[in-house]
Amino acid sequence: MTNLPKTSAWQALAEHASEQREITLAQRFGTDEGRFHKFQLKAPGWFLDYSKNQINDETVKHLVALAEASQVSTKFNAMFKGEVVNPTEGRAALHSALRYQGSDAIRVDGEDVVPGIRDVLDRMSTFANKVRAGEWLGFTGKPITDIVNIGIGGSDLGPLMATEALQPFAHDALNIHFVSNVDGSHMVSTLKKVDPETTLFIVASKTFTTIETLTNATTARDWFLESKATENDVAKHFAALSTNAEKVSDFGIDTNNMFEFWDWVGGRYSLWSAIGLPLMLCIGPEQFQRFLSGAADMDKHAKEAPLSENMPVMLALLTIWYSNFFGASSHLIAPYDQYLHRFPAYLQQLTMESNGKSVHVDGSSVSVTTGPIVWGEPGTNGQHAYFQLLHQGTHLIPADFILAMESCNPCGNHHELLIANCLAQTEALMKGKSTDEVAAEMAAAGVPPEKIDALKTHRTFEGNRPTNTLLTQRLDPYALGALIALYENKVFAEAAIWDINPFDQWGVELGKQLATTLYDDMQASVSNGKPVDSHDSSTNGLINHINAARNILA
Ligand code: G6Q
Repeated sequence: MTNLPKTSAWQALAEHASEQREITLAQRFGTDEGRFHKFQLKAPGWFLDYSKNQINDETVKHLVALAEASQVSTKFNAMFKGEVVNPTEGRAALHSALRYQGSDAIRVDGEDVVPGIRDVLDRMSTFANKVRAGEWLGFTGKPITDIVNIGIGGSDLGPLMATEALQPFAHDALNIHFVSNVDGSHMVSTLKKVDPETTLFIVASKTFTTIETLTNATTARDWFLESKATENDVAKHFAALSTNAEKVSDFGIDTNNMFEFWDWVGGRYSLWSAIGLPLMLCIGPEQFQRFLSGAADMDKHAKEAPLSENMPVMLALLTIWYSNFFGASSHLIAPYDQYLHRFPAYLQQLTMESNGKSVHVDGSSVSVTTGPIVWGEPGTNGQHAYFQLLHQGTHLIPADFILAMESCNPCGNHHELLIANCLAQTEALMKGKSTDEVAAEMAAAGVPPEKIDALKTHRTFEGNRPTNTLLTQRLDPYALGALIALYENKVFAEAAIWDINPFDQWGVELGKQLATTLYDDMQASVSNGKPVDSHDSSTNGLINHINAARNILA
């Protein structure tokens, strides 16, 4: 059993933190002009300024000592080599192999997985090229104009986020839609926008048993067959991305149109596999390859950079610093980039599904806080909404600000304003504005003294809010691949230190079971006319209330 708080690295950090909490960020900048140069890192595609954190040189040494004591480097190697790093499911977690660009073998159970990965990538490329060139024809001989990806969770959030993020690289005649929610409104509203003759459905499901996805796929197939199409035409309009050929075939999708992946690819880490097909269709195989290269280079950095210069490790250590030693319970992701508008949602799954755990790898209970709540919206929109709480609220919320230095859509002075807003926010969050400064400002503006007294504390900003700033030249496929891999490796480094398994998701599995039982009970009550009494009184009451309101009890 790991007892983190008892380890000497943890205790040294705890003692150091009690001193550091007393020093503000403004004081740190006031006494150390060199912070920006000292606390910055470079990694493929990205520059990190982490000087606006409540740290000094000693803090970095203590944090790195914690990473060393937790064997972060050894654990990274084990993951990249294909060892079983997901013991509760008895699997490797080899998403890094999916983007690996080298020529070494990567083995799972003695078998080199690289040739299989490259085979599927080749098949995906051939297929994507055909669709993009208008050569994949629908049942009436027309080219495909619309692609509907049907999937949920890991089979939706990644491709959706990346397809949005890389819109400047998108094929201009292909519309890509994503349907995930079992709420019929999602599918119905999407079907209203497409034509059965020119639509390709991609059913994305690792297991091919997920009820939401199968329900949506069945509705799509019924809708397709209600047109002039026949069963024989399904092969031209339905493809599957899955590990489960048997279920794909049972569903009626030709396995020639199936792009496979493997059980050592976790759902939320699967964007690099066949699950990335909608992205490849959108940006083309060549740019998809650049996307993979960005991630591969970031993996190399994670594996080889010394811990003190390792960007994912440093970001992980900063999260641990605030979560475990400053009581922070959430982490804001603020991309100053409209194209990254789904990035916070994607990172919510990556981070919270991976590190939302309360037992160590050996099953014993953790004694420290693990994965923080991740949230966010793109800037500058967030500034006109929840940023108030960041500046003057009572919670400590560390934040990552993400910015491309060049716009994909240069236009007037928009980008300069975007940059100015991003940097002004991190500066203000760091510095704040003292009551004296506020009073002086108001006096200079001619505000009467009694009004200054009444308002000055309301207008005071404590500052001392930590932020990281991540910069890239331009948000292109390489930079996006590197950014996602940066966060994947950050999440892994956190889990390595907390000694938890970031690759299982029993909470998600629970949801899948519970809904099925409740659905069966609701249906039984509708057909036998008897109220449900097998749950707690609230759940029984709600089911019976809903059944009665929908007038479907006998
Ligand atoms: C991801 C999770 C979960 C999963 C979905 C969809 O890591 O396991 O979000 O991706 O439940 O599962 P299928 O791809 O099997 O349909």
